[in-house]
Parts: sequence; C-alpha cells; structure tokens
Amino acid sequence: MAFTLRSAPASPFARKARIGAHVVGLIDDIALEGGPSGDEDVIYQQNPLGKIPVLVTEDGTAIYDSPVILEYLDAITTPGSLIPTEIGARFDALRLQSLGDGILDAAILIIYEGRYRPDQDPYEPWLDFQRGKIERTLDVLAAAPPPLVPITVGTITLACALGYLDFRKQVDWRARTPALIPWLDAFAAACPGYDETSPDG
Ligand SMILES: N[C@@H](CCC(=O)N[C@@H](CS)C(=O)NCC(=O)O)C(=O)O
Repeated sequence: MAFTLRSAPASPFARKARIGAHVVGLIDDIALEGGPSGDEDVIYQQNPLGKIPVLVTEDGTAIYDSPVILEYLDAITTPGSLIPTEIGARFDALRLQSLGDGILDAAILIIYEGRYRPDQDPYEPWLDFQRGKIERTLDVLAAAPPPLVPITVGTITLACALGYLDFRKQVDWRARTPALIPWLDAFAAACPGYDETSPDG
C-alpha cells in the first residue's frame, strides 16, 4: 500500500478523506489504521495534535488535517478533481468546506461535552451555543443548496456533516431543513464511496 490513513469509522473528518480517495481513484492504495491507542502511539509523532485523520505517505510524511489531505489527494492526481481550478468555483468549494467543517467542529464539541465531563451535567448554554452555529449554517445552506456537480471538497464535507448529524443526532436537520434531504440523497447516489463510508457500517 502506498499510504496509511489513521482514521475511525465514526470520524466524519476521516470520512471526508476516505471519500476523497474514492473520488480520485486512490482508495485501493490506502490502508486504514485506527486512531490513537495510548500515549505512546506513533500518531503523536505524526501529528502532535493527536487528531485523525492523518494520511501517511510511503516515505513517512504525515499529511493532516482533512482539508489538507483532500488538497493533497487533488494535487497528486488530477488537480481540479476535488478543488476546482477556476477561481470563483474554487473559493465556492473552499468556503462550503469551511461551513461543513464548522458544522462538524460544533457537532463534535457537543459530543465531547458529554464524553470528557462524564461526571457533570451537560452545560446547556454551551450546547445551545454550538447548536446555534449548526442551525444557522444549515438554514443558509437550505435556502440555496449548493450545486451537486462537480463533486468538490465542499460538497463532500457538507454530506459528511449531514451524515454525522444523522449518526449522533446533535440537531434534527431533516426536520429543520428538509430542502437538504433531496440534496443529500442525490449526492449519496452520485458520489463514489459515500455509502461505503457510512458510520453505521
Ligand atoms: N480540523 C480537523 C479536525 C479533526 C478532528 O477533530 N478529529 C477528531 C475525530 S472526528 C479527533 O481526532 N478528536 C480527538 C481529539 O480532539 O483529540 C480535520 O479537519 O481533520
């Protein structure tokens, strides 16, 4: 295998990288390995943040985080296959990726509030603050769902964000923004690797 991807089935950021690899045709060159297991895990040398995903190349170079991995996959295959080269389309895709990543950052913080303070009641104002970011962003995207073609870092990230909300249920996006349901269905049907990388297995 040319690459190793440190990842986990439930990680939406790792899912972005796995879908990107499907889209550019490199998925069969990537061995999947799990996330950190203990303080001595080599991942802390690969990425001092200790976060997944990390893509490790054959010569040991570590590529992170998920936007950088997608940019790398685009650069080493056919540039433009994940990040359009035309300036307007490029920054539409990158901005959409930022919104999707922002939904994911907020969604993960909601989960970590319970996971890393298990002995305390969840602090509701903090959860509301994070849910507000997700809801405002979804409202904006539902008002004008992004183009489905071409598949880009932006649409991959939005689809992973919606899939993660389905999985962990931080916000009921299907009830709040039903305009995004046919968008996700069409994306899932068109995008190589979306269904195969579902966190539900
Ligand atoms: N900005 C990073 C976020 C990665 C991230 O937060 N990954 C989570 C798993 S989904 C993680 O590794 N969390 C463990 C930690 O925060 O230490 C990316 O886009 O890759």
